[in-house]
Amino acid sequence: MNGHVMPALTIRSGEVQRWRIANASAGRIYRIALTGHTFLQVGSDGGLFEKPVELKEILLTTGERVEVLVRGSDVPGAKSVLQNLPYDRYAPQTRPADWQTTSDLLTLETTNETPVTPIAIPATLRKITPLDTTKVTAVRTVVFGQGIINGKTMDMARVDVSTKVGATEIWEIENIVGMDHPFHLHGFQFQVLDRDGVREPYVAWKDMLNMPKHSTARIIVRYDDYPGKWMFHCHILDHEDHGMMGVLEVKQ
Ligand SMILES: [Cu+2]
Repeated sequence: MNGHVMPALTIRSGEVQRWRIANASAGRIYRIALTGHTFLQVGSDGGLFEKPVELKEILLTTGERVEVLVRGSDVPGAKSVLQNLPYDRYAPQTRPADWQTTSDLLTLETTNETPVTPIAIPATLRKITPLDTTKVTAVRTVVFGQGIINGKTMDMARVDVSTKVGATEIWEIENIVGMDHPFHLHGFQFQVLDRDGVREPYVAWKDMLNMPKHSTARIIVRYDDYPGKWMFHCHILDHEDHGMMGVLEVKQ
């Protein structure tokens, strides 16, 4: 993490720190937890949430970002470890033998300084207006196969999705194979409507969405500006290199 193996961070008892965690790996999906703590997640790829969400663990797919608040332990001198918990993103034939191993990523040490009074966290961080599903003018289908999208590999000369500035659209994404593929859209933030038919519990702006093996999701996006050609792709580096990528053209 941050260029080091098992770095150490310090925190004062009662102190609240804001951590921005980015998964910059080529193909790893992290399932992170901090021993003895919960995370207060306050944001994701597209900035702050509307309200903080308390979580015991966070699944962080390739390219995904989260913002969390961590509070120093009530016990000065206490040590916690940020861990990567087992997560089965694999097809059986590529699943590593040690996939169920929990690995340690970082140490958090609460110092022996005088405790501070924790700051109050606002109940509402900002207003996020859900995109209007009644304004949807097209529904796109994105099917992730193994190394292909909608049965094709990337072609720079081909436009896969053509649309106009100002349009609101739903993208139905499906992963039909037995390993996870993280979906990423360039240029625009979207909102997740549902995953496997289950409505998303809260509205957030995102540009990364892990697509677990054999899963579906629907996202809504409005191309509010930025005409031009943009890419959408699987965020596992060797998959996108293989051609698991498409071109979105937003016309003026
Ligand atoms: Cu992939």
